[in-house]
Amino acid sequence: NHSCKLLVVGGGTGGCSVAAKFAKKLKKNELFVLEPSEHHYYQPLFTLIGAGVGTVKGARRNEIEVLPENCTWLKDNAVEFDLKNNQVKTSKGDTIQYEFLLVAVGLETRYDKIPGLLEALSLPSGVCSNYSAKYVNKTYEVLQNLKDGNAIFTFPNSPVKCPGAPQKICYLTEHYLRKKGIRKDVKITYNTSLGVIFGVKTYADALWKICKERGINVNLKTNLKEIDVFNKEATFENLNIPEELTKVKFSMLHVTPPMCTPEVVGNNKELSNAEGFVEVEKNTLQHCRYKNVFAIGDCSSTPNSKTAAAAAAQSNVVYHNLSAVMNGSNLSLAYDGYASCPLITGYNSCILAEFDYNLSPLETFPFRQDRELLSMYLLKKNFMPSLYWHFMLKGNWNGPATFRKLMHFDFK
Ligand code: FAD
Ligand code: UQ1
Repeated sequence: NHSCKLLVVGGGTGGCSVAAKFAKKLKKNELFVLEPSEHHYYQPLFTLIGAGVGTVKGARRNEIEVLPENCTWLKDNAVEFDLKNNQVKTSKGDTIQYEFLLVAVGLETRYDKIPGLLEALSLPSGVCSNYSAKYVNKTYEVLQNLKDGNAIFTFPNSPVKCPGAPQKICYLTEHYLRKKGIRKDVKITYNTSLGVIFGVKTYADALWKICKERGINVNLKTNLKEIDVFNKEATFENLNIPEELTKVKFSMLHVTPPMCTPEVVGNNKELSNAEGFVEVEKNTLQHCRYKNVFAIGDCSSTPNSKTAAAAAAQSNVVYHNLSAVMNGSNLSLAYDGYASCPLITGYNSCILAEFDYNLSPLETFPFRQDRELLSMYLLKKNFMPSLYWHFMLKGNWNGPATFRKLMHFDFK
């Protein structure tokens, strides 16, 4: 059994970033990180890996390398949060007593929720998914073997991390086929459960234009229900008319699976809201009932787009506000909902969407970003990974806000 000052549950993007900041202040035995995985993945690279650019190995580090040296790593799972008693229980039977808690457990992919999907992913079926290190290589195999028929891309009826990623691979596939000279042989369709192509109007307009120009069919309110592996057939429901089902044959089916927070968080009604997200105040990131508890990243109830870029901006707010609670002073920083989504639209183009809680663009660069740019593709592919490993995970990247203010000569 253990006791510590700050317990961080989850050593992913958000957990590592905040742990790195506190590692500069606290002692090794005061700062605990609870994380079961041997490896840490830079998930934003998965989109490119699925399209044959980069490798899974390149997106992976050993967990021990990404955690700050000055913390105590418990390689174990949280199985129970007891907020009244400031305790977390682990799967190995340990109890960790904390003074302050940061929940950073992310979102889980639930491939099991779609009948036929797990089987289809494990067979040479044309079914693939960028959303897991386990399956992402299959996407490029399927892409290379694609010759004709239907290529279908899905967006589930659940919250997801990186809501742009389900369509990025669709654009990459379109470009791949064009380069190979077989674009006209394949019908490309993007089926999304959402009622919009993207939540921010200016980027949505740009994306609709791209789909029109490149002959990509888009169906809104269309949700993948089931896969028949044997017949290579997918069943979709019309979310406006739930009893209306359509069966479609496919050669390629890229699935973005339903997602939810890990059960241990989602089922705990003291910790989480009805949707299973850790219930924090959306600007301070402090828990609504337990003032010594904060959340960061994909598992939090904040209504921003769930991205690593959002977690970067949140990491600074969590650090300052949690420090304030530790010192008994007032919470000093507010998160504005900043999120960013590099919408890759081809092998050398990207629309860098950046926006806030109001779904108003909040762009870093002093030029219009609602268009396809090579520079943004290079930023995403070459610059972001280094920024992530060398700055963000070391606690030294709080998102581009400072840079944005400089670029816009806005010194308010
Ligand atoms: P994670 O980084 O997922 O970490 C959660 C951690 O919690 C994991 O290490 C997990 O093992 C651990 N954990 C889970 N349960 C427990 C438990 N019970 N006990 C202890 N530990 C637990 N973001 C961008 O900004 N730009 C992009 O271009 C982009 N593209 C993406 C493309 C894809 C295909 C995917 C999958 C994601 C993409 N993202 C992108 C999103 C980004 O990766 C996530 O938003 C980010 O990693 C969230 O960080 P997190 O700390 O909340 O969760
Ligand atoms: C960002 O800060 C970030 O977190 C490290 C990402 O995640 C990988 C991003 O994709 C982007 C675009 C940003 C925003 C950074 C700049 C320089 C605009």
